[in-house]
Amino acid sequence: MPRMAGVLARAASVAAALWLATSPASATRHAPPAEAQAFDRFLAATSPICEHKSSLLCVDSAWRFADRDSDQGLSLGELESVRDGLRAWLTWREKDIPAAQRRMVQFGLVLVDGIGLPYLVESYDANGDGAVSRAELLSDVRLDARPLGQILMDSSAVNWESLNRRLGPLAGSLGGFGIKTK
Ligand SMILES: [Ca+2]
Ligand SMILES: [Ca+2]
Repeated sequence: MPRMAGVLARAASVAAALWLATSPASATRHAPPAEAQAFDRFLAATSPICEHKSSLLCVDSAWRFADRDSDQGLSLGELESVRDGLRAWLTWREKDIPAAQRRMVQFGLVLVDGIGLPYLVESYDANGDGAVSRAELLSDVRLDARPLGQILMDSSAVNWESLNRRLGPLAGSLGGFGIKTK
């Protein structure tokens, strides 16, 4: 029973907030690694969509970035690349990001590492083909024309019961970020 949708959707929402809060003028302190630059371009393109437009468009945009080989499935390697890109980007942009948002991203990374990407892929991969399809990814979130942030705050659109089961004790800490998990 897949559950990664909520985690990824929340990450996209955080990314949107980060992008809006980050001054482009302050971004060129050091030459960043290529993966950090790629992640920065991804945020520039996707965050405004996720912030203001339909959640369906937001997920489309994020999916295009994550599905590197365009086979319509997210493999463990592809998800590890996304995570590594986020980590490199965070290191590069550390001083540009407000502390509260930096902590939230760091928390997200800790959460993902604590649960383990292999475990997440396995648990979402309902048909056992080794990759997470879009349908598998979104099985616990009902997307509509509202922006993703609104959907995540709508307890009727997210199956938090399943998500809490998935995340275990770590789920409780989501409440500290104002995310309703019940
Ligand atoms: Ca793929
Ligand atoms: Ca699958």
